[in-house]
Order: sequence, then structure tokens, then C-alpha cells
Amino acid sequence: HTPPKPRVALLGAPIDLGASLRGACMGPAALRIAGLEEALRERGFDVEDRGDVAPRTPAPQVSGRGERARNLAEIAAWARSLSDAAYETMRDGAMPVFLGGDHSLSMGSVNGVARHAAEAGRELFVLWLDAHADFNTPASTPSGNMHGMSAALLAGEEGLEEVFGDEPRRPIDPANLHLFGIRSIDRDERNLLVARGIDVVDMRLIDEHGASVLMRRVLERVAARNGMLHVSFDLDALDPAIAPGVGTDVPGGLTYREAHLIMEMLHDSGLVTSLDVVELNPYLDERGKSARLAVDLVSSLFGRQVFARGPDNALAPALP
Ligand code: 6HN
Ligand code: MN
Ligand code: MN
Ligand code: MN
Repeated sequence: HTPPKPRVALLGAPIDLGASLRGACMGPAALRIAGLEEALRERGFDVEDRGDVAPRTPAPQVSGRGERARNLAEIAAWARSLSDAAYETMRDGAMPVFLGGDHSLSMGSVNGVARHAAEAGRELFVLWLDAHADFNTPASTPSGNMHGMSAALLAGEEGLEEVFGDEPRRPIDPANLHLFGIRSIDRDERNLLVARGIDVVDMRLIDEHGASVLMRRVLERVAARNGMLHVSFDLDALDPAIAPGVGTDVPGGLTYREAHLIMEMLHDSGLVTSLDVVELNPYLDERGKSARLAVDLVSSLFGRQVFARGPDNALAPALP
């Protein structure tokens, strides 16, 4: 028999103050216009578009880190409400899909998912598909942009306590963070990644061993621990030739075929319980090209395939 398909909740996070270039705030609208809800419905999912999450008001009082963490108060306001939205969505048994928005939104979404996983007594793993490691702290950042700090915050690095203040913060085990597609790391960020022993699958490794071998390695680890898997998909993991609509593009990214294979393997694993789609900047896109590719790839993650070869519908239902 086939397990029931999880209910899917789309949650927009129109946030762009974590990046240096504005415009990612239009990302959720572009993903909707590109037909994300319809694509998932076509896959047979019970999809509910919950609209855009609102940032917490009044904005949290923070002392501020100036240029070391730009727009900290605004990012904190988003992170707190997104954390609650992720937590509540999963607690209610639905699978949250966050539509970004710049990557600072994952501070909130993943924190909320981690709160739920802890309560459910499950181990959480995070697959971070990205050109960048996003492992800067206010001490290491060359830009002050908080979208370059989200993975570090989630892995429990210091210097970003004010993002959640007194509200629940649930770091993930750094050993359960898997960076994938990486090809741009800042100097001090690299030292931190090495010091923490973070698993970094960079493009060199992918070129040498192939995406499938390296993905299988991650998936087998999650499965062996009966883990939940959050996928944080930064569209700049893709090669800019196929996904130009991002603010921090780096050449030499994932090809169309590699990206589809990754999504298909994620689907077949049945392990994915939550998802972010981030960094789409429609202001920089070319006639909707990146938005449409994002929808196409998410469809593959939700089981679209040309020729059914595995169990269709293998996504894990979120635990109530
Ligand atoms: N992203 N490492 C650079 C920085 O400013 O910290 C780029 C970060 C990009 C962040 O793409 O989500
Ligand atoms: Mn609707
Ligand atoms: Mn990123
Ligand atoms: Mn990136």
C-alpha cells in the first residue's frame, strides 16, 4: 500500500533585508505566478497556500551590531514569526514549504522545524543546497549581510543571540548539517567550517564523484538514524546560466540534470519533512526563467518523474 500524502502548506516569506541587493521580497509572488500550488496539486497533494507570514510587531528590541549584522531587528522580527509558523505547521501535521525571500528566512523556518523535531523525539538533519556556506558570524562576515549567517546561527554559533532573544532557540547538531553545491566561502568562514567539522560537499567533490553518490551518502545517514530531513534550497546552488534570478550568483553551479537528480533522489528517499525555496530575486530574473525552474525542481522533489521507477508518493508525512 502507499502511505498517505502529507498535507502541504505554502508559506511566503517576502524578506530581502538579509541580502545586499533588494528584490527577493518578490520571490513568493513569482513562485506563485509560476504555478507552484497547481504543480503540487497535480502531484496529488492536498496543498494550502497560507499566504505570506507577517514579521513580528513591534520589531524586537535589539542592541544592534551595526554593519556586522545589518538589519538585525528586521531579521529578528521575521525569524521569530517564521519559527512559530514552522513549528505550528509541523505540529498540525502538515509539511511546510517556505517561499523566499532571502536565505536569512531559514533562521526562522529551520529553528521552528527543530523545535518540532525535538518535541517529537526525532533527530533533525538539514541539507543546505547552496553556492555559499552561509556560515559567517558577525565576527567573520565580510559583508554584514545576514543571509550569509543563517547556517551558522542554526548550528549554534555565537554572536546572533539577539535574533531569538528570550524566544525558543533550538540549534541543530552541526554534525547533521550537510552543505551541498558549495563554491564560494569567505576566509574566516572557512576556518569556522573546518573547526566545527561541517560536512561540505563542494562542486569539486560533485565533479569528481557525481551528485548521486554524494547524495546517497547523506540520505543513508538520515535514514539510518530515522531522522527528519529539512531541505534548504538556495537557488544560487544552480548554475547562473539556468537560474539567473539570484542576487549572489557564482559560476560553476549545479546543472539542470544534476539538480533534477538531487530532487528525484530526495523524493524517493521519503525523508523530506520540510523545505525552503530561497533567494529567488524576480527583479534580476529573465522572463520568469528562474521562477519556472524552481517550480519544476520542486515538482520533482514532490515526485514528478517521466517514468515511475520507485514508490510514487514516498515523501514522509510529517508527524503530528
Ligand atoms: N546566500 N558569503 C557571502 C556573505 O556576504 O557572507 C555571501 C552570502 C550569500 C548568502 O546566498 O544565501
Ligand atoms: Mn489556494
Ligand atoms: Mn544561501
Ligand atoms: Mn547562496
